[in-house]
Amino acid sequence: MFLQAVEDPQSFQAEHINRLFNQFNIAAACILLLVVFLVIYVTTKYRRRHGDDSEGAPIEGNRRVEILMIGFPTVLLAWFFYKTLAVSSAVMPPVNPTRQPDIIITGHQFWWEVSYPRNAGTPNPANSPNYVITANEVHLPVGRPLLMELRSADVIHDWWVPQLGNKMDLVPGNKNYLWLNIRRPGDYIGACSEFCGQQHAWMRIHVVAQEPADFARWLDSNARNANPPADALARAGETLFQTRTCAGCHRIRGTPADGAAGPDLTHVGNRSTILTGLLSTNEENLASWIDHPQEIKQGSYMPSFMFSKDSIKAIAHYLEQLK
Ligand code: HEC
Ligand SMILES: [Cu+2]
Repeated sequence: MFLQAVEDPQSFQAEHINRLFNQFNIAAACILLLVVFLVIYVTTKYRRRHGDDSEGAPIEGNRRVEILMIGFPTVLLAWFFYKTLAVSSAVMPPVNPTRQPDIIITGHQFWWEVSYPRNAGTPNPANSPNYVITANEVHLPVGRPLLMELRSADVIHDWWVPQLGNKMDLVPGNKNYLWLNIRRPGDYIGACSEFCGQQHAWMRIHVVAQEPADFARWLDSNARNANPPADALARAGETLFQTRTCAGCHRIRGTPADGAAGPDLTHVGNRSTILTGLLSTNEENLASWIDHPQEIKQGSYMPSFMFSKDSIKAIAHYLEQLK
């Protein structure tokens, strides 16, 4: 519907915001209609008639109209002020400092670091870290309130997935919080909404909302260390990855690669896209990215390298099987 803030809101937060936005729009539309009606009515009714040269009676003010003109907007604004406060506190209740966030998102130029603290009490699978770290594809369970902690590694970014609710800035040196209660499983797309540099437009957000059991399975499988290389070509790729600068910027858990300047690649083969939605994940796209990153995502913080075609093929093959 044209009055909606977003098509098909899918979280408790988005529903509240949408409802308030609709009420604003309906009130504004009514006022617009009233004003247009009055303009037409007054200009036709009181227009100067043909052959009528009189000035008309002087107007001295009208107590009743004045009370109405001041009173009505005051009541309307007070009402919307109250509704805005009510919706704000429903959508963003205060965060209890002892409440552990369910997910921590760190904005980087131009990608999202995603990490899930594992609850100290619950048994973790073998060699599972305290945090499950991944990138760009944000998996979340539906049906319960989630607390999201937002940070930035460099400049101000802004999280916004319209179907899931309000925006929130990611500010360097600061932690912001966002509550999220997603209704239905599905893929939700958003984008960084604070200009953050050359590739800001390609800093897309992909949320994969899942049933709690599916989410738990996904989290456990992402907590695993990386698969060892499956064949000789992948082994060659792994060696290149570890010995050429890649390992300094990317982490592949279970291998010596522990860089944090770029996205975690432990299970990169499992994500549907790379480069925040720019390319779908397959060997060919991984190869062209490694071959000329500065042509594919100009201004991103991955430098170009000089690799032979064979080396690129090996690295891409190795990365693609990291499922
Ligand atoms: C100087 C740090 C740096 C080095 C060295 C580096 N990368 Fe990257 N890499 C990045 C950054 C930053 C990104 C994120 C680009 C973006 O989306 O803006 C990235 C993105 C990627 C991605 C896409 C990941 C995703 O999920 O979107 C792959 C794959 C990748 N790099 C592989 C490699 C390989 C292979 C090498 C070695 C040949 C390498 N990188 C070397 C910084 C680096
Ligand atoms: Cu950004």
